[in-house]
Amino acid sequence: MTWFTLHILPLLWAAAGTSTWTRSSCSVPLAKQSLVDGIQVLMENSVTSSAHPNPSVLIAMNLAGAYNVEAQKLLTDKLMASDTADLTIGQLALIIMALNSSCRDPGNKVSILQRQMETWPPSNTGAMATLALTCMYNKIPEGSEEGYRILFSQVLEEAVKNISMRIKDNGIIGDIYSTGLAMQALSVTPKQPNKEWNCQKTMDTILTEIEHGKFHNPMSIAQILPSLKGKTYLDVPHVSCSPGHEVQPTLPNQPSPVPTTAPNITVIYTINNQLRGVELFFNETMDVSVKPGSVLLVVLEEAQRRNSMFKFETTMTSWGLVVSSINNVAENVQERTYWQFLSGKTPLNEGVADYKPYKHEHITANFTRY
Ligand code: B12
Repeated sequence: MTWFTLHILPLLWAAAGTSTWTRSSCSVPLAKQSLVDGIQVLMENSVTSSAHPNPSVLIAMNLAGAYNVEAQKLLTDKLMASDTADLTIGQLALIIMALNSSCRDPGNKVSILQRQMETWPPSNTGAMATLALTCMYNKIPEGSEEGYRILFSQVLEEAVKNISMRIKDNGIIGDIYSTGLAMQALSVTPKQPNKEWNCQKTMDTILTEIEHGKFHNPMSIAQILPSLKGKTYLDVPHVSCSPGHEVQPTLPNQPSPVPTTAPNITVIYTINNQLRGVELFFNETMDVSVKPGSVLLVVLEEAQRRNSMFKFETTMTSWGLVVSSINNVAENVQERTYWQFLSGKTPLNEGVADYKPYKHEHITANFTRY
């Protein structure tokens, strides 16, 4: 899991290493710069005194050069004051990295993290793992035991191979929301991707997706912004914290949504549990009528209002609201169960608070394992 590196990174990041392969360079064309400014402002505006403090947003803001200095200060102070008790190891690691990116001393948070790591079974890899491994690889001192370097080299190669396999013809790596971290990984790793990677193509496709409004969730912006600015998490130690001269860009006014008089649309909504407790098995479907352009959460709320079997609960996370329980069947980390959302048979790539179903779409919430 990406957590593996999320906590190693803050402890071990260093300068990005020397490359042993010719990587393609890329940048945002001048004409598209306002798109990048636009999402940065959107992300920075998500920082409010009532919002859940998100360390990934602070890291992105500091790597990109914050426009909204007040938001930057508010978020830094909130993260400084955050209680480490209820955090996962990955969340704690991100907070430490975020505080470092604001040139603040994370204090005893680092020793708490170190203690947690001693009893933590590392799991999974991915883009974050590649970043952390690269960071560590670059820190192996000259003259250290060769076996150590070879081991790192092999693990890195495997991680990069896994990312390379996900490069699509249009440049997207995995899906549009995994591309940001994957770009960071490919741009620093000393290992050559198995498939040729055209960074500019990736960037152009992402810019088109931004133009289509696909990056409005602050966390999705936080994960793509560093790559659009040519930065990676390995640049965190080099962030300059002297007061900048950034001026908030003036952006064209977004057209405010015109109140629609269009008729409601019908969405077919199914809830299915065949996993937990035989007596709790259910498979129920309801036709739900909502205003066009409503997010899926509105469909769930309407279904719940009409039939108590469709009752659900949500939990707040860095990406927004997760549906944690439906009809008293709750996700469980130990059992690795969760409520997966599908359109037909295809899993959605956005959460219920972002995804907008279309007319007659069949959405299923299926209780399953990861
Ligand atoms: C692990 C993971 C999961 C696990 C989380 C459980 C766990 N305990 O680990 C499971 C399998 C449950 C999961 C579920 C989903 N996920 Co997911 N998930 C991830 C992944 C790979 C890593 C998250 C992580 O560990 N971060 C590190 C820790 C330290 O940070 P954290 O803030 O504490 O992490 C929490 C949140 O990320 C949250 N979470 C995970 N996924 C999602 C998705 C949404 C929409 C929300 C609101 C929260 C959320 O769970 C984490 C653990 O508590 C990310 C990839 C990424 N780039 O971030 C995708 C990612 C966040 N997931 C995504 C999606 C789409 C989903 C689903 C909607 C998929 C689906 N079709 O059902 C569901 C959520 C449905 C629901 N019930 O509301 C997308 C979100 C894109 C977007 N624009 O919204 C991502 C970016 C993957 C991708 N590239 O498409 N996910």
